[in-house]
Amino acid sequence: MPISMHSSQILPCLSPLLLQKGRSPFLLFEFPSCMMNNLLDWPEPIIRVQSLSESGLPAIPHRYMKPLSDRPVINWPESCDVNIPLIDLTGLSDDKIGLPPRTVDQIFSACREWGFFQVVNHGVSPDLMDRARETWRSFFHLPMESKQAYANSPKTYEGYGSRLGIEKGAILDWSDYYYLHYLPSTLKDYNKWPASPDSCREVTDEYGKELVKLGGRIMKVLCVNLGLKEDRLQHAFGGDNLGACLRVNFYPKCPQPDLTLGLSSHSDPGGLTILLPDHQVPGLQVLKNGRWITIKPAPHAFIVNIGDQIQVLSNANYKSVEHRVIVNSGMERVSLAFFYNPKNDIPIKPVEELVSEDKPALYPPMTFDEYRLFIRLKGPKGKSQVESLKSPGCH
Ligand SMILES: O=C(O)CCC(=O)C(=O)O
Repeated sequence: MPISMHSSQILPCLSPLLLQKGRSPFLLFEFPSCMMNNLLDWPEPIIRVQSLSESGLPAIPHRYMKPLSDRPVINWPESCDVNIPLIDLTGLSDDKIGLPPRTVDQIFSACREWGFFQVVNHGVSPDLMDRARETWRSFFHLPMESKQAYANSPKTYEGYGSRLGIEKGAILDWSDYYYLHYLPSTLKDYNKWPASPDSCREVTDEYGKELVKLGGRIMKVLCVNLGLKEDRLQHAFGGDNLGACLRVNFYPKCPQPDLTLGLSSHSDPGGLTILLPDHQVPGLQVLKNGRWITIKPAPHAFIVNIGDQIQVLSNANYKSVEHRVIVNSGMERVSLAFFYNPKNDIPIKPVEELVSEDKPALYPPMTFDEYRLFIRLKGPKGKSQVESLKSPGCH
């Protein structure tokens, strides 16, 4: 869930919006100015979920208890063969889509039917994947003072955090996280990346470089499957100026996992998400036909999902899908969500090639900075944002 913006960008980008009636009615309606003024700090003191977990408390505080309708069913007997599609990317390179037509078709169906798929033989070294995850796991096991040095605020969300959204009294998720910018290079600031563990900056840099390349390769397949030029979506994202950020999620052990969630249901506001899950601990669930399916990660696979910006650009040919994370009492879980996003200040709207009289544009133009304010302010709320933007009468 990419949530990022420099403080200097937030208010200037909002104030014209508040004046431009009709441009972004959604924002005008949702965010009263008192809420915008609160972006400078969290509404309540921050409690680290890891500290709560390590204190050995037998029951979770009330703040983390979800309403009955949102609580997960733990150990629900699921049929083992239900999983998101597993796709072998052997042949896909930076220069060409060397995939068999069957694989290209599989990706098309996965994007349309699931919004999610796993990829293997993706070109990122398994050793780098393991190093990235274990380095970040070590970060979360540092003494609290070392982590607190990077405590974040809702101004930019960069750093060590424990909540999304700034609504006072909101019910919170059972997780901590670390959030950083990788691209554009103007937003990349090593001082905001942890100096410890020693290898953290170096590994994260190498990992980011590989994931940007992988994201670019997958985007090409998404384009040809829509009948677009290979670089069409990339171009709409801002070409070489696109954005990329990393959110490392840490889900501590939880004494009452049936009452809470590690991350509430949401669709990703950005473009494409490439997730490195915890190889030992399942937790990610995807909503499919009204049922929550727990993803079983394949060894050294990445989980790829469509974000709201691709739903908008593709005029809903591809759909972002709600997902959430469940926790458990026996094991912590670490995941790395890499967000491949449009440049923050260019209007994103359905690409012309996919708009016609029969298929009018379903969404108004909106920059990614405008768009992601919703989740920055209100926290994860299913698919309510992208759905609310849809033109009336369109389904
Ligand atoms: O931890 C996971 O498996 C999913 C994380 C996620 O959905 C996110 O960071 O947006």
